Amino acid sequence: MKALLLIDIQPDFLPGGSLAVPEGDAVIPLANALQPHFDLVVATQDWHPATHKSFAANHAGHQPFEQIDLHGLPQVLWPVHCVQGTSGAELATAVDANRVEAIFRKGTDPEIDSYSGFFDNGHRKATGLADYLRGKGIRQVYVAGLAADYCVYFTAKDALQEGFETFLIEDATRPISAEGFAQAKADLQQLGGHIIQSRDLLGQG
Ligand code: VGL
Ligand code: ZN
Repeated sequence: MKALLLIDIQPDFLPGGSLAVPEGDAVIPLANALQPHFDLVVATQDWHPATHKSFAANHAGHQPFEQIDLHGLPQVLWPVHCVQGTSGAELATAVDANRVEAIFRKGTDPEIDSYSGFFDNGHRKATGLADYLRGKGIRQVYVAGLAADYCVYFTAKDALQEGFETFLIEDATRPISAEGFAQAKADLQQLGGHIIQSRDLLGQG
């Protein structure tokens, strides 16, 4: 059984959003076209309290995209994004949500960031996604959405660690940093993950 994980396709990560991923909106038509090819579709949602410590605005004297130490973990400081209940935190309305069986929210603890859909960045608490997928008989996990070098990458990495055969759908994601994504892809391949294109699933070309 195969699951499609749609990671953080939210207005704040789309052009015009507070943490816009270049060409982030390009993933949406593919996310929609891919859904019927899967047994299960799950979405994740970055869902921060306004007090979240990943926001540069919550650290006096610090600017977005600086890196700090946060309780012993390296933390990139981000512009304020995906604040619970704001329009930028909704699932993008252009994503077909009818087949989305569950939405896993992450990043709710103000003291720790959570890039992966499976765990926080310290691997302290699980979101329940791995057990949910196993309970549905899922063995293969395909990851798409935003951003390729952060939440998509860390979700794929944890999927591998959780024992799922893991595929990153390259053209159905976009990175914040191209260099960061190149490194992320190499790392996933080294760990046994597969980098594929949506045409491999849609049967075109
Ligand atoms: C993300 C940075 C901060 C992501 C979330 O969805 O990739 N990146 N929060
Ligand atoms: Zn975030």
